[in-house]
Order: sequence, then C-alpha cells, then structure tokens
Amino acid sequence: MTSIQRGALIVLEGCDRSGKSSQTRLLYDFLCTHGVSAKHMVFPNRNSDIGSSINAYLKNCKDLSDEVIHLLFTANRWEYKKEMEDLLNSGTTLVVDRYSYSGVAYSVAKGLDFDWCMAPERGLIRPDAVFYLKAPFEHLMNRGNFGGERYEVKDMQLKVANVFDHISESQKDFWHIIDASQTKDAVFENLSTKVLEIVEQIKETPLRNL
Ligand code: DGP
Repeated sequence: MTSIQRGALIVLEGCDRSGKSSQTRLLYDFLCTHGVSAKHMVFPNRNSDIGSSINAYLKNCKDLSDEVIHLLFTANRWEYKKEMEDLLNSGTTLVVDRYSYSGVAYSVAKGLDFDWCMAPERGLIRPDAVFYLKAPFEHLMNRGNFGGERYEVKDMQLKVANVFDHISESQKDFWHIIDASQTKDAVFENLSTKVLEIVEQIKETPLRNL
C-alpha cells in the first residue's frame, strides 16, 4: 500500500504591487502542468463575513482600531486552517498569496508590538517556504494601480518593507528573498525552480505549526 505524501505550504510575501498575485497564479498553473496537485489561495480571503469586514476597512468604508483589524486578519486565516490542513495532508500543495507575515508586517508598521502581533498567529500551519518578493518602493510605485486602498501610501510601505526585512533575516532557514525588480519571467524562473525542489523535499516530513 502506498502512503499519501503531503503537499507543501508555499507562501509569497511582499509589499503591495510586488507581483505576488501574478506569481502565485503562474506558480499554480506551473505546478498543475508538472503533475503536482495544487491549490491557489489568497489572504485576506474577502469572501467570508470576516473577509467582507476586512474589505470594507481596506476600502476606507469602515473604521476599526488597529488591534481589531489585526485580529480580524488573523481570524480570517484561522477560518481556513482546517481546510488547509486537510488539503496538505491529502497531498495538495498550497500556493498562498500573503499569510501571517503580512499580518505582522502591516500591524507592526502601524506601531503595534511585534510579539503581540505574532501571538494569535501561533498554531497556524508553518509554511515550508516563504518567498519574499523584494523591490525598492520607487520601483513598485511605478507599476501603476497604486494608491487605491488604505495602506497604499509611501510611508506605510517603507515601514512594512522594514518589518519584512527584519523577519526574513531572522527566519533564514525557510525564507527566500527574490529580487522583484527583475522581469516577471526572471522572477518566475527563480521561484518555480525552487518550489519544485521544496515540494519534493518536504513530502515525507510532518506538518508543523507557527
Ligand atoms: P492584497 O489583497 O494582497 O492587496 O492585500 C490588501 C491589503 O491588506 C494590502 O495593503 C496588504 C494588507 N494586508 C494583507 N494581509 C494583512 C494582514 O494580515 N494584516 C494587515 N494589517 N494588513 C494586511
């Protein structure tokens, strides 16, 4: 009898307009065409009740304290933990656009305490790899569609980038920095090669929590 090997939890993080959404979609298609069972997920997931409150906040239609919105973003990830766990254990690799680190980065950028922000993320599934798409703010700003939502302002984005830099320094064992100022194809080439390796490497290892 052959045992089911688990899928990998692959997360893409970075500032707004860093290319995460395009790259997670490309990665999902790539894995499918390479025979890897995969699912594409996005956080925040704006489809749930909690997600729709987050959406209203981001669109400046609703005001919430920094603590409350932080906990809503986290709760939104907790809503999908069981589904994620079941998929991973059944052999599906998840390609996730933002996760707990965005949660911490955006709230710490607003002045909340790092440990306080991280505490409610504990117990969520630990990614097998985080790809941090990193590029200078000026480069990202020139990509267009910038400025529509609450956090899309220079000061905030610079602070968020600082927090991502700090986290990536302290989690070098599973964080990979990708130069997001390269062409879309070059970023993807870099990313896809590494992801295929990771999917193979982690198959027999148990899931871990943050
Ligand atoms: P996106 O749909 O990826 O463009 O994300 C929408 C905005 O929400 C973006 O400015 C980043 C921010 N964001 C994403 N996840 C979190 C989170 O967990 N906490 C906070 N405070 N902000 C987040």
